[in-house]
Amino acid sequence: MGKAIKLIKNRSDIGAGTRGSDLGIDAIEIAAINKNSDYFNQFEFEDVKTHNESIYDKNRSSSAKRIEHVVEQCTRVCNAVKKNLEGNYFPIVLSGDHSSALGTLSGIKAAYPEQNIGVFWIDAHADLHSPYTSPSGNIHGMPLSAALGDDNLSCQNNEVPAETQRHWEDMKNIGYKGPKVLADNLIYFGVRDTEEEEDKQIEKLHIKNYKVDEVRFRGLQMCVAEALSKLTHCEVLYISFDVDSMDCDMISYGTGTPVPKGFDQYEIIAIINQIIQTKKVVCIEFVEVNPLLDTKGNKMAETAFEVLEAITSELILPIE
Ligand SMILES: [Mn+2]
Repeated sequence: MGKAIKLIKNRSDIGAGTRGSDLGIDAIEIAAINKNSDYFNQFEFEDVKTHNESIYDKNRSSSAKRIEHVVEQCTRVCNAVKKNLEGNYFPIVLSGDHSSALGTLSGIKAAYPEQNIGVFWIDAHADLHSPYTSPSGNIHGMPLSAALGDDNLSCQNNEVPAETQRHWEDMKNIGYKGPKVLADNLIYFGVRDTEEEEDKQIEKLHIKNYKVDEVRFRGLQMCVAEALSKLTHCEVLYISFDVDSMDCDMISYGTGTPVPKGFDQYEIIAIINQIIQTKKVVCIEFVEVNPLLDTKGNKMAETAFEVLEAITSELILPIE
């Protein structure tokens, strides 16, 4: 038996443009209950305090909406993740919108300041915007630029007010001063809906993106093995699973920014489990289930739970 699992429930959606991903955690829990699973009774859990009422405050920067509250929320997630890693737990973070991943990565870096952190970002989106480039101002499209500490100023479109700039600097320094991950140690799976500013960053930073077609054509196992071989120098791995990496037509539209032509849940499980087998993964996060947008009942949450159960079985396999 490996480390004990701790479920960290972060019901926050203030980094998203559409409301409802804060309900995703409870939707996953209801999917488990309706399946007669006692999954959520098997593990210790912790609720992260939230500030979703900040959504009512409209008089804020449009280049990074509610940034002061997103900083606050990411700091809470960072503290919870750090504390549990230091307490020898394996945190499975269940979050609302994907801005939370900056908090999680900050907590991992705070717990492992001397280590190289490898990141597997399984997502339809690159999440590489900054307040200087974002067309929407929604911070769930920005966690990786904050984690990399790269604002992409050569693609600047927005004038960013000084106050927002200060909050953005705070955001890049949560838990640990400076970048949490190097671009060389970041690998995408399934990214297929990007903006030009992000494409330029991906090219400039040479971030490898295993597209859905490539994974199917070359073979999933081979692609994951190749990805892992690029990160052999990383002592610590983190997996960020955005459910929009899955095909919205095949699976569900129950997520803030659904995109067609994605993975199915079996491919996601196979990717994650092969990474877990390295025994270097210290934390996994699930994000962006939005039951309010689901046109198939609770299908997205049910599918996320299917993935959650399968990867948890791999995590709790006895270590020989
Ligand atoms: Mn995302």
